[in-house]
Amino acid sequence: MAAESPRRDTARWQELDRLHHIHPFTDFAALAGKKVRVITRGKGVYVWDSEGRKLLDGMAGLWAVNVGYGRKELADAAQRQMMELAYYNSFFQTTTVPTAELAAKLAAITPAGLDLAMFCNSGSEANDSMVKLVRYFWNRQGQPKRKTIITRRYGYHGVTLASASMSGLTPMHPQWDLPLPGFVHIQAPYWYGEGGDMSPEEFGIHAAKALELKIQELGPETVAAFVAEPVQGAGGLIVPPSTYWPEIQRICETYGVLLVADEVICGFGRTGRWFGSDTYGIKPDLMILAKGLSSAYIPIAAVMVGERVGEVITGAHEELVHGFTYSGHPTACAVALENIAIIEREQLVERAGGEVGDYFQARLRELADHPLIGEVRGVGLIAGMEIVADKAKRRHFAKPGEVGLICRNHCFENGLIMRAVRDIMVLAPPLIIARAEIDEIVEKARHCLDLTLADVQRLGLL
Ligand code: PXG
Repeated sequence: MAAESPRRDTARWQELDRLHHIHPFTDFAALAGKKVRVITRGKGVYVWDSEGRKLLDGMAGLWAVNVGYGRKELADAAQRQMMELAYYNSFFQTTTVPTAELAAKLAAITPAGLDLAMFCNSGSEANDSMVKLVRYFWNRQGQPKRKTIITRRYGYHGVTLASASMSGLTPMHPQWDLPLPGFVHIQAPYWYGEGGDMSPEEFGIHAAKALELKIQELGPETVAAFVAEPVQGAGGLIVPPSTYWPEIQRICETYGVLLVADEVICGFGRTGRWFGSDTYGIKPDLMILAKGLSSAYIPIAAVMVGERVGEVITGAHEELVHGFTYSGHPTACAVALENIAIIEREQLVERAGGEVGDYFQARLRELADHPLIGEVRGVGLIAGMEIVADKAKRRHFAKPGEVGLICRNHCFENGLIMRAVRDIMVLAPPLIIARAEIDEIVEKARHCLDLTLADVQRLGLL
């Protein structure tokens, strides 16, 4: 068969993409001057591009492909469901088998009390839906003034108007006249960057107290909810000090504020337990799930609703006026169910929380001796490394993101996908990763840090 050469196909796809595709979070003009990378295949922890280059995907796509690429079980589950009943809706007093089964499964594996699932198609939609449920709850409670949602700097919650308003990455706001009124941000428990002379434990309390001060400043009668990721992902892999979450929990309970755990990254084993809430002892009123729910094989997300809000919804005797065409899509639910079955069968949570996660964390911490690395932090199978100009003073390079980008590019060239958030190098590999593959990450990362250091010296950035 006379197949086109890969190179010619690559050029064609690059051209089609350049002419017609608006990418997420991308400078259109800058990308047009470059050649976009075309990813064509995935297996296990690896992906291949259209030129045949093999890359170890240290980011599991976007923190999502927990069971790894190329899982036939998931394709089979989709095919079976599509042939049986590709789609039906959940409006008008109907459901489908996988939808009901998945709702029950999620109720069983999430922390006690989170027994109701509202399905959506992305983390952003789930967060947006959650904001509506929070408003609904307080309106039904006869406290309609409770409207303000408090989130954190460096938080990432998605891109719909409400979710982007909650996100604390400030570049996400000006283009869209955000945040909307009623969305307020406090500091993150980012000890390495902002802890100064405090110990991590002292700083954890300090950062949590920022919530209490904000509630008092706004008036508790106006505060609806606090929304946070157990470990902050896209904002720079911020692992909270041990003192942080217990104090946050206490503050939310004291002021009656709803606590929402955005588990889009932390969920489904990433931090070594089923959910980040399990890892940190958080008792959320609502929980946001996406990504690892289907290992990103198909779009699906959920808001898990606890007793406090659940009782109001189930006891309302009125229509809850919300829902999507694809809420609880049977094919997506069937894939999610099989994905959870794989996680259970292969004990991926136990691996991330035990031997494999420990090995990953220990091996990565070896890189802390590198002249550029100020801190290695992480939990389970998620980790971040701070690239700094001065380790003793915890001082970053003058232009945030410049050196991180250099390092990321070296990683790509050397067959490793490691993401840079500002100058924090981030890893969240598929949970199926083997020891030898962890060794490959560490070896490649060290080599690329050496190359980065050489560039930094050559460019006179130190
Ligand atoms: N919450 C959290 C904690 C997330 O990480 C979302 C919500 C939104 O999910 P959707 O499915 O709407 O994208 C996310 C998504 C990055 C990156 O650059 C991270 C995400 C998405 C895109 C890029 O690290 N996280």
